[in-house]
Amino acid sequence: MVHLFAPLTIKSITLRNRIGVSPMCMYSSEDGVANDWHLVHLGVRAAGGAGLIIAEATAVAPEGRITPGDAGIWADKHVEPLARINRFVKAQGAVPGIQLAHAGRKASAARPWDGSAHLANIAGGWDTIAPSAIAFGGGLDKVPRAMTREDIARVQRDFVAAAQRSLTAGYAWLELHAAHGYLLQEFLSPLANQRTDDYGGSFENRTRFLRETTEAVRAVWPESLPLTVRLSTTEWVEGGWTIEESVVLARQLKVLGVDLIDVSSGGGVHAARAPSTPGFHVPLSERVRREAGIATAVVGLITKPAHADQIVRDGQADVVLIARESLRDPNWPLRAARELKVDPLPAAPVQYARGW
Ligand code: 536
Repeated sequence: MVHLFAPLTIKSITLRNRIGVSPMCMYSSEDGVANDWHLVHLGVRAAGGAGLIIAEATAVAPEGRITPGDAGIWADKHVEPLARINRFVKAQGAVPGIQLAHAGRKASAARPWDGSAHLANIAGGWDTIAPSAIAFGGGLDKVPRAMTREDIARVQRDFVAAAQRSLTAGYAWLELHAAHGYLLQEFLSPLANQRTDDYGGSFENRTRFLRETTEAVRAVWPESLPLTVRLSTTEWVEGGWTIEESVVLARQLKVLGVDLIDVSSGGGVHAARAPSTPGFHVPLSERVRREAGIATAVVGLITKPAHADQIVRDGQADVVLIARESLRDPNWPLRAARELKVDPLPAAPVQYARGW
């Protein structure tokens, strides 16, 4: 039976187990460049036994950063510092992944420890773009400029160039960030997207930007490597994007060569509230997986090894992503193996073996 510590092969890539470290923004880059913090943060978690390490939301253009501290991959100078991290991650037996992102109308914000509100341009912020000129709300009240067709084409080229650089940097797993109220998700949402051209209105039009971007990225990202998409599978509000739409979109993305849907939710509507109970995305993941016939990863308040194992055994997801619990314990996968009495126990790094 398939379980948490059964390897998973997608295309030419095999994860040693079904535990992934979810992308987590560190807000610690300068001009998008990765540094020793990122090496240690990701490296320690690769040594901790995860099968997959997905680097944080990495901006395809400078104006696509959530904060001035976000990671970036819009220039060639970003590649080597990321490649150094990926060499280390691979040497620990983990697969390095990257999440390509554009923050849309949520860009130009202060780092969380500086309050997360939008930054005025004179305070280090910048002009934002989005499908429509509607502010997110709350502290994110900058009104974005509605994208022209030229903007749309340019951002799509940015995603493609970022995917090419990701390959050069040694990533073996690529995720498009189409969740949490950032640019790709804003196009999906009938609330954020009020366009009257080919990119707004009907389901077909709202999904066009993501489908075109996916196709363009798939054309440069090797067929042999996994391409995944993170979706907010519901916006948790009446009149917003729904799980039913997510299922239909997942089927279409599968045809375009997407290998896995990373199931999340929310982030698109300021006032929306998610249930936020352990594993609250699991039923959403199960629906996408069963109804769209595509592999899924699931994230969200999964902290217990037995819970993670059951999710995989029950066929509710193919990969379990941990984020905050991985901050609490970078060695969570090794601890989980022991708790679940996995036989044979996966080895801790040789350097730790006598103490483990
Ligand atoms: C969690 N977060 C996701 C972020 C950054 C801030 C926190 C991201 O994707 N870059 C989140 C989950 C669900 C909805 C909103 C935010």
